Amino acid sequence: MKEEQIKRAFEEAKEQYASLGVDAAQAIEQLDKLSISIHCWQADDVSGFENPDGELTGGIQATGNYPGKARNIEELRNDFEKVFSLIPGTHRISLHAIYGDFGGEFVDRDQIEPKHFQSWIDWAKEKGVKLDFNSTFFSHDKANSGYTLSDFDPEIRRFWKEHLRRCRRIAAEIGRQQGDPCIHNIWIPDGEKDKTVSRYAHRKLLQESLDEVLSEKISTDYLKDCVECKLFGIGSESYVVGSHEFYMGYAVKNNMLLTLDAGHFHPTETISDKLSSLLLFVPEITLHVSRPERWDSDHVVILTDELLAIAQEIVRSGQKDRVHVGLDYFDASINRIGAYVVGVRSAQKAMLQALLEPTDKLRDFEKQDRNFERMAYLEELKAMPWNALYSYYCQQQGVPVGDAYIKEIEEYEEQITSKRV
Ligand code: RNT
Ligand code: ZN
Repeated sequence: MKEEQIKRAFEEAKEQYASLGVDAAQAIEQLDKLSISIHCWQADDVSGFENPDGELTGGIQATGNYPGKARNIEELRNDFEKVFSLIPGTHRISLHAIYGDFGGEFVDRDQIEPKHFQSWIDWAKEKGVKLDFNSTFFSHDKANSGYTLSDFDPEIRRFWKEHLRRCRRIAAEIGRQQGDPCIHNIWIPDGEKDKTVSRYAHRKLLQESLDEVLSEKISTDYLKDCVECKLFGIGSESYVVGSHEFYMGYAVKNNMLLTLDAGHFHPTETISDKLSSLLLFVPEITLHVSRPERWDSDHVVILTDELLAIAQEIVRSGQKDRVHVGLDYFDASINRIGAYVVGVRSAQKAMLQALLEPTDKLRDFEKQDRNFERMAYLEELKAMPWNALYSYYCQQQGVPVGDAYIKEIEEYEEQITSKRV
């Protein structure tokens, strides 16, 4: 599409939205303020740099062997730079503890320090992006029993508590240097394949471990800890210690952030309807936006009804500033840069549609019990020209419009990622 065409389509769409009482330009401005925390682990199938050839364990699995995964920090950063050139807006990167700059040395999880992440902090600063952090409780010998912070063995718990302690300090240092709180996500794989009889005992240990480490007070100006629940994983089908009830209770009790991963619930259960409840009881929410398919929780984000419903709840609740949008998926069967770009762009498109809703008008119908009108408008909105606004936003930001990013990814593949063998 030519520049002029894009502009014209934008002007027309703007008018159409104006007739519904929606300020489209303002919606774009708001979208531009939304920083999505992009997970680093799609680039290399959650391998990390601690032991890149190690096995991915802990109930998660990346399936596929599409060529071109990032093999080192430099390749990962190059891939991110490519991704950033194909998406509008300013975003964040979510790092996992195993992605440190270990300089070719083996540094165990209970030994990591802020210095191992200094080159990330410097790089991020140079690129104008902020960082978030995740402790890594999987893919490690000391998690082989299936348990970490809730293991019966005090030595195993000591090791993982030390990991957590260090991760919090690293995240706080990132937050301090970037002048913006670093969101530190805590997800542990603990659980079992089959009927477990010591459910209470493990959960009590998890509570104690968390209490001990989180008792070290660190300013939320630097660090915001959040806890992520899960229903089941591969090999932990019957029991997961950090269940929804566990972490919801924990976060409410301790007035801390809760992470909702879109793929961590029963197959027909959605997170969109949880936001308006949880926002009443926890200070902030972190989202791991992903796409569940059957048993897998980590397919690439696409524009599904649930994605839109999540975006709508973020906007309709009026609590946008208390919801941190992050991504969490890993597909090793397709071009990984493409997976990033499609996921981010789809998340943005959902948010844009939500921001373009004449919510007050809908609420008025609702209050007057005119629910046919509410339904009809909601249907009409689906076919409104929101994509013309997204295209215009992309053009304004100097990134590819419409399908133009596909060719760029193919070129990057031809020149760069296909050569990684
Ligand atoms: C696993 C959790 C967790 C991980 C990342 C890699 O089921 O969703 O968030 O995906 O930490
Ligand atoms: Zn997650």
